[in-house]
Amino acid sequence: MFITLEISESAVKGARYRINAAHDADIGVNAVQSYILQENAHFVLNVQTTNAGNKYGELVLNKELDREEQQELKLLLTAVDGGSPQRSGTVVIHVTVLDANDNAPVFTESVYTASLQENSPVNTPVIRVSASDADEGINGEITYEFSRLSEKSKKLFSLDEKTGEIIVTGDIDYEEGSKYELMVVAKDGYGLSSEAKVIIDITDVNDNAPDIIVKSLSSSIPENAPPGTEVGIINVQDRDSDKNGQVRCSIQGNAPFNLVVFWDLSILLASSPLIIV
Ligand SMILES: [Ca+2]
Ligand SMILES: [Ca+2]
Ligand SMILES: [Ca+2]
Ligand SMILES: [Ca+2]
Repeated sequence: MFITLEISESAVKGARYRINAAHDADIGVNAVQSYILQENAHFVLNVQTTNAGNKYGELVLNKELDREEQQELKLLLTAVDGGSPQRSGTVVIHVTVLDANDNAPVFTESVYTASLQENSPVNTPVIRVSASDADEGINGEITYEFSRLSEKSKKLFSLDEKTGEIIVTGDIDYEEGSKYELMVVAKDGYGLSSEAKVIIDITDVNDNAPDIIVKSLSSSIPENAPPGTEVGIINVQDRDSDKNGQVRCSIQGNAPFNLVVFWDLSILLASSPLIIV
């Protein structure tokens, strides 16, 4: 014979569960006199007597349950009568532990990093975040969303609320932004949540040609101008970075001019005023 009980893991210590175990046809001393509960980690037995003098047992929660640790318990209860010879019967109490939403989702990483090339087309996958929730059913069902997303990032990235995948939705331009930090939230069905950070480093592509800006230029110079006379100043800029932004200048043909290159460190390395002499 066995009895089934369903008890929520959120039940607090001291909670009582009546068990209607013994059906002893006899009365008086031959009826059930005592119950013995096999030792276990969570429950103790409390025996009550009804007004009619019948005894029944109560399970008293002594140590709280955790469904994520143990979903089912089997307890052995023995009922002993007062007859001679004494008779006993054993019943198995089958306890099913019901889930409570006592776990928030947990991300696999607290910080995710990804690198993305500028000009990557719309729908390019960037990274997939992932969280798990130890609870059951809707208590463990996770959806993802961005939190505190800047207006700029909002135009560039989207997050699939079911899969956690981040994709490109806008124009990724290294020259406009070389790094993005996005906060993502995982929520379970009842709103417990946790947060992780996603860092996206944009890598530069050589998508800008050098710009030549003539700062000054003498429209005419005397034919006997000595070598070294300044004729004009030219500034060359390339919006790209590192090698993609390094510029080399030369004069084509046999014109009687030289280029002298100064790296103007007070502005930018890529900025190079040139003097033609
Ligand atoms: Ca949960
Ligand atoms: Ca739970
Ligand atoms: Ca570029
Ligand atoms: Ca370039």
